[in-house]
Amino acid sequence: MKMSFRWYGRQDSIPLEYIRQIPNMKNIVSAVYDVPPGEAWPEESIQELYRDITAAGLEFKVVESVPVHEDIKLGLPNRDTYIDNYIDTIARLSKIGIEVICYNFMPVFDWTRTQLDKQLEDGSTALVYYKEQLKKMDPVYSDLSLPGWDASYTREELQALISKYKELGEAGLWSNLEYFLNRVIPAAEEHGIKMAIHPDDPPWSIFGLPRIITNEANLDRFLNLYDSEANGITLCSGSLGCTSDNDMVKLAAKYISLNRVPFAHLRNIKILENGDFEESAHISSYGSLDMAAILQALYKNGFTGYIRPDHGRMIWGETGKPGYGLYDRALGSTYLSGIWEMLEKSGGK
Ligand SMILES: [Mn+2]
Repeated sequence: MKMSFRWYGRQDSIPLEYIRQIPNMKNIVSAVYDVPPGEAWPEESIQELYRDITAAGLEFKVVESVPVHEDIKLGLPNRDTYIDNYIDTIARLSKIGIEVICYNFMPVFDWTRTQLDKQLEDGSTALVYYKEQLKKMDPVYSDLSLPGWDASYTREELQALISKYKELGEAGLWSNLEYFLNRVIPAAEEHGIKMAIHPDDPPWSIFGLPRIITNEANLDRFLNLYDSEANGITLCSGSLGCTSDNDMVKLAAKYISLNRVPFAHLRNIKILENGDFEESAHISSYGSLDMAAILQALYKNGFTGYIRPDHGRMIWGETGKPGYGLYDRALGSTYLSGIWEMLEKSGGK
């Protein structure tokens, strides 16, 4: 297991020097952020990111994410140009020793929460998903926009995009994903990179949009689309774990033993009685997931990949990018490292 920390580049309010001071922290997960989706990342930007990270005494082996252009997901005629660019980015990332690329195949919206600063009982704030709040945010019927949305679309553009996806449906999205994998995975293999798809977050349809990377049956289907260790999964406990229908311990054991998990996001989530959820502190008793059992499944099945603490709460008065503060993620990572030390010393018991 190699511990890592997500960093948003020079515009991140957290200096790399601080991240390096977290015990057991050796790796940075990052990306080039100033290139529009669909374009190849310039060699110079990749080199600059690499130099910043390594100069701080940290390693750069995992990229999160290389975004997939909507035209690829929609299967539009110009998708091949965007896929060519994607493959160029893969080749360039391999030159600086990148081993894993995390990406997702979610239509229009990436992760979805309804509030980013919900105050928890202890005074900390966290990201939450409340269905009642979501109802008021449907972009088809209202101008309200969800936190974290791509504000570059006008309301009309957004509505047009959403209706295209509704027409495409799940079957169409699966077939466009397969097309993408058939072109990208051979390139990843050639360059020694493992592609790791991130599950849909949350793992169900929102606003009638198709979502397909959601549960065990669909993860099986995904892995069978292209049978290669370069076609893997980012095992995100906080995304798949948003519903108790997904048994995270079982899923971890299964896909790690198949050698299809090069990267894992580990965080806890508190599922409420009505199916809403709140992001919680990493420790098992604060949420619905048994983090020790998940790590045990990683250990027992020979996990050698990268993990990172995922979203943290905002604590100790910290302000910054919701979910991506320094303090709670640092606490999360040391908690995860502590469990791992015990697993190593006890032989996984
Ligand atoms: Mn995640």
